[in-house]
Amino acid sequence: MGQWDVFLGPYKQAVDELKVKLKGMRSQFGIVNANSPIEFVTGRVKPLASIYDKSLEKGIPFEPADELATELQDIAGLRIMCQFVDDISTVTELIRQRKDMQVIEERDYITHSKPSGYRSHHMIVEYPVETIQGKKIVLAEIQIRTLAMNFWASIEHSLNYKYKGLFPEEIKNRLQSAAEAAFRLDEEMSLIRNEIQEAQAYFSEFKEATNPALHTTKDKERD
Ligand code: 0O2
Ligand code: 0O2
Repeated sequence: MGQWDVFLGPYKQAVDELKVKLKGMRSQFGIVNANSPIEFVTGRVKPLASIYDKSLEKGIPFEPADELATELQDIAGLRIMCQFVDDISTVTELIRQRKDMQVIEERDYITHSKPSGYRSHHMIVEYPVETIQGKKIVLAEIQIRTLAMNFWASIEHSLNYKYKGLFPEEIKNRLQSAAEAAFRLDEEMSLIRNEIQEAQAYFSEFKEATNPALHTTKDKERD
């Protein structure tokens, strides 16, 4: 096994475990019939090519060593998507209260968006993974954003890749105004949040009531 595999092993484990835990938060809201502030969760270990690019950018040696582990805080990356802007603070508070991870830094790019137009709330956490060599604490970055912020960031990320960060002025301006439009969409949706959540609750009840498989289970439970 290569040195990089050994170095990245705990990060892979952290991403896998954190995905289960964060998705678990989502299902727990479902169990108590509450609207979940989490729409969906994704996660990835930063690909080696991106680790290489970042290490060059930051002037750190590209070696599987402690310096890289401290300087690159997003080798393990989790992303939580929310329906509404207010859900973001609910999720950040839930994460702050957890005992299985320790928040060491937060960056609020929602009240202070980046010059590109990027919006998200970032949390850096220390997360302990149990390995056969003992406990290892790794850093993970959790990005929390709305679906609209995620849509914008995904598109901008692809364009960034195409233009290698050097956007033509017109594209840059359009992206900035698209980011503002996405934020206005979030604000509009927040204004009709109650209406939307009532409709969603109605649809999930309706789906349950008309699902023959669930009927059978419920009937069996009753018998
Ligand atoms: P479920 O039951 O649908 O939640 P994974 O390894 O598949 O868990 P990964 O590789 O980190 O996750 O990311 P991926 O595959 O891009 O997406 C993770 C989960 O998010 C998948 O669900 C997708 O269905 C879900 N997802 C992705 N995009 C959207 C979206 O736009 N809307 C919604 N609602 N969900 C999305 P799971 O985890 O496989 O299962
Ligand atoms: P990828 O491909 O998502 O992994 P640094 O990490 O040093 O560059 P900093 O300030 O330490 O910057 O971290 P920051 O800016 O809080 O978080 C960096 C990550 O946030 C990026 O990771 C992106 O995922 C996301 N991000 C930050 N700014 C933008 C932006 O303008 N557009 C988009 N689409 N995403 C952004 P990576 O490693 O750059 O990329």
